[in-house]
Amino acid sequence: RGQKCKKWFKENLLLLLTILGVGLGILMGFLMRMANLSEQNIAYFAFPGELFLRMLKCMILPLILCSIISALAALDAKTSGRVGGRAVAYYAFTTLIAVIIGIILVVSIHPGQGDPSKIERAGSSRRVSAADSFLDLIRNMFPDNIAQACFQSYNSRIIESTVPNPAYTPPNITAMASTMTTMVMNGTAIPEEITVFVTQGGYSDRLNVLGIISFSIFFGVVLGRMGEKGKPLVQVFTIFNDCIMTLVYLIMWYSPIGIMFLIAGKIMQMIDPAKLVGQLGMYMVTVIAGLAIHGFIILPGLYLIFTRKNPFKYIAGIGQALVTAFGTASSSATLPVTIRCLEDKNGVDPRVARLVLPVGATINMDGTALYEAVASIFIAQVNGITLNFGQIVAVSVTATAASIGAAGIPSAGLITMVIVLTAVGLPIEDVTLLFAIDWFLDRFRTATNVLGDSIGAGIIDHNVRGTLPPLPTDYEEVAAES
Ligand code: DAS
Repeated sequence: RGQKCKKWFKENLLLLLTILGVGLGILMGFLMRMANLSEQNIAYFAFPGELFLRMLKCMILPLILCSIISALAALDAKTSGRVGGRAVAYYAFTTLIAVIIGIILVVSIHPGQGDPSKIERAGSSRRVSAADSFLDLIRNMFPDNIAQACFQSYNSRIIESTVPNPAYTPPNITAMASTMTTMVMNGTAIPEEITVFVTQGGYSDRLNVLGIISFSIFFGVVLGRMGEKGKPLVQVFTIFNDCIMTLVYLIMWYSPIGIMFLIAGKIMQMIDPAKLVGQLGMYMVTVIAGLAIHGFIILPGLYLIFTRKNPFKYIAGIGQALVTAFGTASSSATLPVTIRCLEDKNGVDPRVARLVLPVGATINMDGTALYEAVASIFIAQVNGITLNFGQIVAVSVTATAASIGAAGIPSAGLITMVIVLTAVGLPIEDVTLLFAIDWFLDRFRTATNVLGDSIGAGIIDHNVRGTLPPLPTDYEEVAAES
C-alpha cells in the first residue's frame, strides 16, 4: 500500500506542485494588491510568469511543424484522411453543442440588466518606459517564435517609447483594450483587422499558427508519399520532435513558478473584485456554468459513449495540461504539454496525438464558442435589446466561426467576439464592458478548449486503434523512453 502511494505521489508530483503554484499565486496576488504597485511594477513583478509563457510559445512553431509532418509522413494518406475527417466532424459537433448550451443558459438566466452605464469600462493605454528595454533584452533571450527570432533584431524600447506602437505593448489586457478601443472608436475595427490584430499583433503572437498547420499538412502528406526516398527526412522530423518534447518536459518543471507569477500578476491588475462581482456577477456565473456543463457532463459523456472507458481517469491524465491552460490562458502555449500528457499518461498513439492536437488547439475551441454566444447575448440584454430567433441563429453560427478564427492566445475569444456583434448589429464598443473580467473567464474557457481537444484525440485514437500501420521503430523508442 505504501509502495502504491509512493508511486502515485512520484507520478503526480509535478501536477501537485503546479496546483500549489496556482494556490500560492492567488494568495500572493491578493496580498500584493495591498502594496498597490503601479502597473509598471506589476509587470516587473510578474516577469517570471511572462518568461514561462515565452518558453512555451517558443516551442509552438517547431512542435507544430515536426509533430504534424512526422505524424502524416508515418501514416498513409488514406489513414490520415480518416483521422483528419473524424477530427473535423468531432470539432463541428462539440462546438455546436457548446454554443447551444451557452445560448440556453444566457437566455434563461438573463444576466444583463438593461443598463450599460452600470458596468465600468476597462481600458487605458500606457507608454512603454525606457526600463522596458532591459526586460526586452531578456525577452529576446527567450524568443517566443523561432522564425521571428531568426530575423528579429533586438527591438529597442527606447525608440518605441516615443511612439508607442500597439503591437509592442506587453500582453496586459489594458494595452490590448486601449488598442482595441482605438480601433473600435475610430471605426477601423473591421473583423479581419481584429483577427489580424489577434493573430499578428498583440505582444508576441505574430505567429500565424493556421498558416504553419496548413504548410505542415501539405508538406507531411507529400513527404509521406515519397516512400524510401523521403525516409531520412522523416527521421529528421521525428527526432527533432523528440528533442522538442524533451525540452517541453524540462519547461514543465518550471510551470509551478511560472503559473504562480502569471496568476499573481493578473490578480494584482484586476479592478476591485467587489465591484466586478456586483456588475458582472451573474454574467460570470452564466459563463462558468455553461463551461462546467460542457466540460464535466457533455465531453466526458461523449468519451464514455464512444470509447466505453472511464472518462475521468482519462481527464486525470491531462491534469497538467488543464492546469497549464488555466495558468497561461493560451491553448497554443499549452499545446506542447497537452501532447506530452496524452502520449505519456493516456497512451494515445503519437501519430494521432501529433496530428489531431495542433489542429484542435487552433480551430476547436468549445469554450470560446460558448463564451462568445453568451457574451454577445449578454451585451444585447445590457442594451435592452431582445434578439429574435434569426439573430440567435446568427449568433450561434458566427460564434462557431469566430472561435475557429480565434488564435489560441490570451483573450482571443474576447477580441474575435467583435465578429459576432457585427453580425447581429450590436454596439462593438461594448466589448470594453467585458475586458475587466476577461483575464479570469479566459482561463476557464481555455481549459475547456484544451479538454475538448484532448477528449477528441482520445475518441479518435480509440476509433482508429488497430487500423493504423504498426508504429515505426523510432516512435517505439520514444514511447518506451518517456
Ligand atoms: N485564450 C484562448 C485560448 O487560448 C481562448 C479564448 O480567448 O477564448 O484558447
